[in-house]
Amino acid sequence: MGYDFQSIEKKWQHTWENEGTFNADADPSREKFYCLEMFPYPSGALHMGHLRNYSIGDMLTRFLWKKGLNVLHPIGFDAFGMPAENAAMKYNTPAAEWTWRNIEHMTEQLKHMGCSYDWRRRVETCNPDYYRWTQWIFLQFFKKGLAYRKNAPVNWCSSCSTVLANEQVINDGHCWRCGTPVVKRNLEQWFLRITDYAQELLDDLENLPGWPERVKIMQRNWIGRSEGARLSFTEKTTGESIETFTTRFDTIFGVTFLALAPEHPFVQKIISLSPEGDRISAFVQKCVSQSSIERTAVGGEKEGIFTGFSAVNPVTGEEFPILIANYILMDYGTGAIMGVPAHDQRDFEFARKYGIPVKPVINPAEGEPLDGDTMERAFEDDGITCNSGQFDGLPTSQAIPGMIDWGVQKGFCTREVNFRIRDWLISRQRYWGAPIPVVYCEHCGVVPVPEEELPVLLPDNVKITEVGKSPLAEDSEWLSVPCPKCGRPGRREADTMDTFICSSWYFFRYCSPRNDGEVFSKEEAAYWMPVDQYIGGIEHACLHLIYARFFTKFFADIGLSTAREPFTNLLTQGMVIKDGAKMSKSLGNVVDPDEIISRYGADTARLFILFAAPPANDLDWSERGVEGAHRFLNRVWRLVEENLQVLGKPGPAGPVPMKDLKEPRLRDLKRKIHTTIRDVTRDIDQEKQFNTAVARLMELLNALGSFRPGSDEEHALFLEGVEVLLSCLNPFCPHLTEELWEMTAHGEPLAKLPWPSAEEEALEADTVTVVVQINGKVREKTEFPAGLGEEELKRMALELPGVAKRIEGLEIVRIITVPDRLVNVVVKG
Ligand code: ANZ
Ligand code: ZN
Repeated sequence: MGYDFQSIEKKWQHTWENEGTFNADADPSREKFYCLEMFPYPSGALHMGHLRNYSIGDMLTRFLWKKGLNVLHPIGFDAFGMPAENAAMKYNTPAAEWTWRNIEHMTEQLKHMGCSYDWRRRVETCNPDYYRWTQWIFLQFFKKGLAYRKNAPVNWCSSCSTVLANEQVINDGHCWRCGTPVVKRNLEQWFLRITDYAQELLDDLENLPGWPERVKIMQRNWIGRSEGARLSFTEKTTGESIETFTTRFDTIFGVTFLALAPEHPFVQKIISLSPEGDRISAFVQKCVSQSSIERTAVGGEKEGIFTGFSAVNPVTGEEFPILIANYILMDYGTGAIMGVPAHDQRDFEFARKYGIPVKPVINPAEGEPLDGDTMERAFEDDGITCNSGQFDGLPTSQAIPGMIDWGVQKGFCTREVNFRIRDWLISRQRYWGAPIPVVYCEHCGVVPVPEEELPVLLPDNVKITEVGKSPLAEDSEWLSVPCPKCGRPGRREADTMDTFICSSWYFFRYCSPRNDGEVFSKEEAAYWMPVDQYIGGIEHACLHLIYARFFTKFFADIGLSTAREPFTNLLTQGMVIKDGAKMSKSLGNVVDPDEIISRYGADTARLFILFAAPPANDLDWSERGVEGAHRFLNRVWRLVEENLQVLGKPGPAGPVPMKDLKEPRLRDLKRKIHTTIRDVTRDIDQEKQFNTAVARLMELLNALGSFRPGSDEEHALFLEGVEVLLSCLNPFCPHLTEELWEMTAHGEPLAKLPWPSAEEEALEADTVTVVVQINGKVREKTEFPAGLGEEELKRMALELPGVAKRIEGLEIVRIITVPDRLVNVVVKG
């Protein structure tokens, strides 16, 4: 029979809720800390990944309150999205109803975990009070020209019946949500001009020392900055100029063909002019239906077709053929390249296949020069320039900048920077999202809904369909609306916004969640932002974490906030693993948090999670580990309960200082108590190694468990130890520790009592005076740490200068030691 965690946990959860223990208000006189976990999607129930995320954040929050900070710790729900529509179709319940039911259920679950949220600040992105401001933000982007419509080839997921942003196409061309292979479709869509911020998004990664290197590398690659040159080639018969982008202008003398993307505008002209137009057109059709992964993978099949047209190299005057090639993409650079097969592997594979000459212009610094006829793959490394006129002999590091300088001067090329990141496609052909607040009018075109008319409410009774256009497009009553500008009949935009928009700014809304006059209050945001510690999954490295940075920069630019980065420190938690695989519904290896909490209590669940692994590592779920955590808490309970006689009465005048403790046994315990404080504090605060912090508390429990207090002095010491144990364990297991704190006649609850601090004096090891003799004569008297072993004692004695000098060159016959007292070195000669 263990302690009655059920009633204890309920009791304290009520107390925290009724007293608003963790409500935080802006207070410029106090130092703030904004601790945030990524808010959940209300899928129905919390899973273990949530439990881990929230245990980490909650433990930090409680620790920081105790450290005296004013801590903002809010929670909400990322409540728009597809699953609600699927549920609506499956169970025939409105998406809103399903979502709100889940929100309320998951709120209860979070409360059962004992999370220290400021519940007054809960936001739900599907709430009109919230999405009204999501729409308002869209209008600000629109006003600044950063939200625009464009017809473009876009990513289409046939299973979700909607388009996707590039960031949402993951794992070699699959939908981030459902894993279906993504195809391209030409559609008119809304975009946000995130590319305007590409350089800043890249540069400011330098200002984020509190982010994992791994995430920064992923973002750098995603943004993908390339420095190079743009140069144009003239087509011979039409005189048309074809622009190319290259990062290797130093290979200009090695160009042997020009390749166009199948979608390149000049291709249409080729088709119309060429006698082989039909054949070329068929080839183009074939390429367009391939995915970009198929088209560009190194080693993938390079396919092309000669066009019969040719171009001239402006630098060398050489003439070479123009081809169309499947591996050239229209949405990067200019959609055309100068082909240098000797130094680009894809060009090489292509050239060999189509019998195009390979002309080396860089040789390896050592070894044989290259031979274009016999080489077996492209030479892509740095080397020494050759076959390039006056540039021969230059190492690549000098050839690249030198030749671009020259090319720019001679007018052959211009400098150009390209980014891989594309504008963010934000319109979705779905119902359960924030409607895009614009109206189409035959006379006025695209007209933004006036701000004072927001929110554009989602209608209730919409039949959810999967026909490839927004279900809202079917609701003719909702769609028709007078044009806000001219009053003639207009039509609403039926697409809704990508839900990643809703989550790009929620951390601002938390600062003043009930403000109904503004998107958020500037003053409140100025106090709370940026988030000091953000905690969530690595899967958002190139999605949410880029979008949120983009929004934050935009807010700063339109004067809403001064923060240019949203998250100062980022902790990406590891996965929860069971039986060697990620815990997931599809693998059938999930453990239900509710079940664990009802069997062992929230404190046990939290403790196990924080003890089983450092937060950034994967955590192996183990029932035995959970039981172990539970046993530990029962031992803490018994330690207090069995000693209530001692602990329950008002203690003596406070802890006994180290200097007054004489007995080594007592001094040892005192030292254990204070080194525990020191080490646990460091583990939590600096190292974020919560597991070792727990291990130290387990050791302290052992030390206290084997201690039998008798005298007043011992009672005081024991009480001190128990207080430290409960205080330090409190952020991990808040319910149990509060209960025991109360039982031991402490008036004020533990939650906000100061975190204990270690007494310097109690940290140092005890010392003893050791006498060192040589042949029986006292030569040194010094302080050594108490309790040294014989060998250590001998070694340290022999190293003392007064001893080392005297025995130099003499033979040591033997060394006699008396622990903690004496060393006598017997020497001969
Ligand atoms: C000549 C050359 C010679 C190239 C050489 C590379 C090596 P990053 O670094 O990713 O920016 N390229 C340009 N536009 C392209 C497109 N739309 N589709 C496919 N490939 C394209 O890559 C820039 C390089 O990728 C460019 O430099 C170009 O090939 C190719 F020894 O030009 B390079
Ligand atoms: Zn109009």
